[in-house]
Amino acid sequence: MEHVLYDYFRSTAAYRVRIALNLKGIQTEHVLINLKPGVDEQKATAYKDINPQGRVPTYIEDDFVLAQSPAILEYLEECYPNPALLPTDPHKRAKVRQLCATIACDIHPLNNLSVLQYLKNELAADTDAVSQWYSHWVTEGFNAVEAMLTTSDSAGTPYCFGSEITLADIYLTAQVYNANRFNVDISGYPMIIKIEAACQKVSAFQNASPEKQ
Ligand SMILES: N[C@@H](CCC(=O)N[C@@H](CS)C(=O)NCC(=O)O)C(=O)O
Repeated sequence: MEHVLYDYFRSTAAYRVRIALNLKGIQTEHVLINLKPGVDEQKATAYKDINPQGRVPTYIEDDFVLAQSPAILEYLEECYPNPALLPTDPHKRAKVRQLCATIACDIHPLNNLSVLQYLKNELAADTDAVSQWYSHWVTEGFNAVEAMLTTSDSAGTPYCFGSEITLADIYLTAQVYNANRFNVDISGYPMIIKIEAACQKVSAFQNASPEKQ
């Protein structure tokens, strides 16, 4: 079977999928879709024929085409269950998904490229205003994530939910990269920093990093 990921090195959503593919040992061809403003390959008809939303990632297995990183990650988990990235206990699974959704639904969509460009180009927000917007939503989201983690006994031992890597670690690591890229001060989140550092020791995370693409 052929596995293809339409990918962009700096895309937080694509980074999540790269980590999961590496952890599960799925050999994948990576096709670059250059999101750089002015290049905008995601908006080209050729790509929109594959993904009508014009965003990355898109994951393909033969003639099965899937967009949206949460859907891709859940699909990979169902079809390639080893190693498991969700705990077996329903309460623990739900807590992992809670953390993932905090990042995927309440931080990332507010800060992605098209939203920042809309603020700048359509609403005349200047660079400082866009940075303030970006930091605000990371801070709001990370305040909640840090609180969720620090009230859990297993957080930081060494991962979000104990000694096994879960989807929560994947979402967290990719979002920390993005926050650092936009110079958001995350020094007030010691648990997030500790867990991200633990993840960065794992080769599947290292090899998925934007710098390695
Ligand atoms: N919810 C989607 C978000 C995908 C998304 O917004 N991707 C960004 C890069 S991280 C993108 O392709 N942006 C292109 C654009 O906004 O034009 C997912 O998780 O896959």
